Order: sequence, then C-alpha cells, then structure tokens
Amino acid sequence: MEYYDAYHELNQKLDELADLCAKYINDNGYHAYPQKVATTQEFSIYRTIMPHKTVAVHAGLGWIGKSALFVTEGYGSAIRLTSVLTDAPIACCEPTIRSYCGDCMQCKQACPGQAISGHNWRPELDRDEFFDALACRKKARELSAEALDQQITLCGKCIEICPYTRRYLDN
Ligand code: B12
Ligand code: SF4
Ligand code: SF4
Repeated sequence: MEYYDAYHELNQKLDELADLCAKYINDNGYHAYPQKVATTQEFSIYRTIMPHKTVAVHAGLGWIGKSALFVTEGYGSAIRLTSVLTDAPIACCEPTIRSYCGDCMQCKQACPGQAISGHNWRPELDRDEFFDALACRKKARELSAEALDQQITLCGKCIEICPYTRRYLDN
C-alpha cells in the first residue's frame, strides 16, 4: 500500500511540476505543452506518442535498461518522470546512444511476468523486440489484485532489483 500511495501522490506532484514548468515557459513568451497523466493518450500496445522515457534519453539523462525502464547512473531506475514539450530555444545535451547494463540480468531473473528478454537496448531497437508489455501488465495487475485488492498495474520488481537502484538506496 505504501507503493500504491506513493505512486498516486507522485503522479499528482509530477503533473504540478509540469504545469509550473509550462507556465514559466509561457510567461517567457514561448509555447509549452505539459504531458500530464490525464491528457496523455495511449495507443496500440501501451504506447504514447512522445513517451517520457524517450524524452529523457534524448535529453542525455540516462538510458533504456533491459527492463525497458529509464535508468541513470545516479538513481538507477528509481525515477518517476514527466516532460514538457516546447519551442523555447533552450540548451540541451546529446542523446544517449548506448546501454550501460552490460552483462547484468538481474531484472530479467527477478521479473515474475517473464516480460524481460535480456537483450541490451540500442536506439533503433523497438520496445516490443526486447520487452513484452502485455506480459508485464498482466502479471502486475494479478499481483496488485492479490496483494492490494486494487485494479491497478503495480509491481516494480525490475526497479528494486537493479544494481544501479540498489547502489543509490545504499548510499
Ligand atoms: C504505457 C506505459 C506502461 C506499459 C508499457 C511500459 C513500457 N516500458 O513501455 C506497461 C503497462 C507495461 C507499464 C508498466 C510499468 N510502468 Co509504465 N508507463 C507507460 C507510459 C504511460 C507510456 C510508455 C510508452 O509510451 N512506452 C513506449 C515505448 C516504445 O517507449 P520507450 O521505451 O520510451 O522508447 C523506445 C523508443 O522510443 C526508443 N528510444 C528511446 N529513447 C530513444 C532515443 C533515441 C535517440 C532513439 C533514436 C530512440 C529511442 O527505444 C525505446 C525502446 O524501444 C509511461 C508514461 C509516459 N507518458 O511516458 C509510463 C512509465 C513508463 N511507467 C513507469 C512505471 C514506473 C511502470 C511500472 C514499474 C509500473 C509500476 N508503477 O509498478 C511498470 C514497469 C514496466 C517496465 N519494466 O517497463 C514509469 C517509468 C519510470 C522509469 N524509470 O522508466 C513511467 C515513465 C511513468 C512515470 N510518469 O514515471 N507502463
Ligand atoms: S513491473 Fe514486474 S512484471 Fe513488469 S517488467 Fe517489472 S518486474 Fe516484470
Ligand atoms: S537490472 Fe541490470 S540489466 Fe536490468 S536495467 Fe538494471 S542494470 Fe540493466
């Protein structure tokens, strides 16, 4: 239930941050589109037009792990994201073009839904070529129903087990 509560609380905080960021950009004379939870639409098999993870990789902040999560050296995959699209001329970094997972298979081994194939991400690899979103969702919803009696997709073993996450939590 702690994770359930934090999940909802953070969604709300992320929306507030996106709004604040967009307002700041608007006040400075540029367009801004906050990608908030309620206005972001999914299509096909659990995809959005401009996913936060893709934005974060383009901003050079980290990479896509074998888990299909966004991972950073400093916080592992224990990161929640939001994004704001804008035409403001702000400086940005180079996109990340490789994975730093190496030979690690921790998330693949820990995944109760067998959703993670173990292939290393590279920019041209589509998510569905190394991660089974349907299997993840099915298992996460089963676990949430059993453990929390809630109709929600919550699991997150792949976040908790990642050595980069563990290193952050241990510090
Ligand atoms: C749909 C969705 C799901 C689906 C699909 C998940 C997925 N991995 O795509 C399901 C239901 C399975 C799911 C489950 C979960 N989700 Co979810 N989900 C989303 C949502 C709404 C959209 C994601 C999406 O569009 N994916 C589509 C794929 C195709 O996009 P992608 O991986 O970003 O990018 C691909 C390509 O664009 C390309 N690419 C990426 N970067 C770059 C850069 C360059 C230069 C190039 C050329 C290409 C390229 O490579 C990638 C792989 O093919 C986002 C919120 C959002 N609005 O973004 C949250 C989000 C991804 N979920 C999140 C979380 C936490 C979870 C869960 C842990 C649930 C939970 N709370 O317990 C699980 C984890 C599952 C997992 N291991 O990924 C977080 C992830 C945080 C993080 N550190 O990555 C997000 C960002 C929500 C948030 N606001 O924080 N989720
Ligand atoms: S959220 Fe759970 S079921 Fe989905 S990929 Fe991560 S460990 Fe597997
Ligand atoms: S657990 Fe290992 S393979 Fe999975 S995302 Fe983290 S570093 Fe990459």
